[in-house]
Amino acid sequence: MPLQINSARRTAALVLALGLGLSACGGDDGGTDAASGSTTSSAAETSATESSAPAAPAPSSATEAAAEAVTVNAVDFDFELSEDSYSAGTYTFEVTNTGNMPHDFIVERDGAEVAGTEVLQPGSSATLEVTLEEGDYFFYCSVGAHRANGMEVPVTVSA
Ligand SMILES: [Cu+2]
Repeated sequence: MPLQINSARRTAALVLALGLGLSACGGDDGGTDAASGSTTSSAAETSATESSAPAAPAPSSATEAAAEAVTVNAVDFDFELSEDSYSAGTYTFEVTNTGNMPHDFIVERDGAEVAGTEVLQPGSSATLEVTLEEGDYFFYCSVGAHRANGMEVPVTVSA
């Protein structure tokens, strides 16, 4: 009776397979959770890498935005500014004396000097970084009577 032996072996094999199948199912559930968890964390790592990339070029980590560049030409006797409207923030003034007399570029608020360049001889230039806050400012030249002669620009900085 070889068929009976075979069927008995098959039954035993089925029981083994069911038992393995049940325990494998339990293992699969845990495995699926772990797999989805690792997928989420690897996605977070990818986005963290992307968001850290733009922060690298910023020279000063405290400021939230890069300084805005403003070109300033000092002439006899006036300032030519590439920007005529200012909002609170950090600016880099690139000052060039294109006149025939020495000039400087002073930033004043409420009668007090906030920042300023040295006196620039004709043809020379300087860079001045200033953080402007909301309020009323003057940009002026402190050389001789240049301010009274027209080298004064009132600036209202908006919020
Ligand atoms: Cu001047």
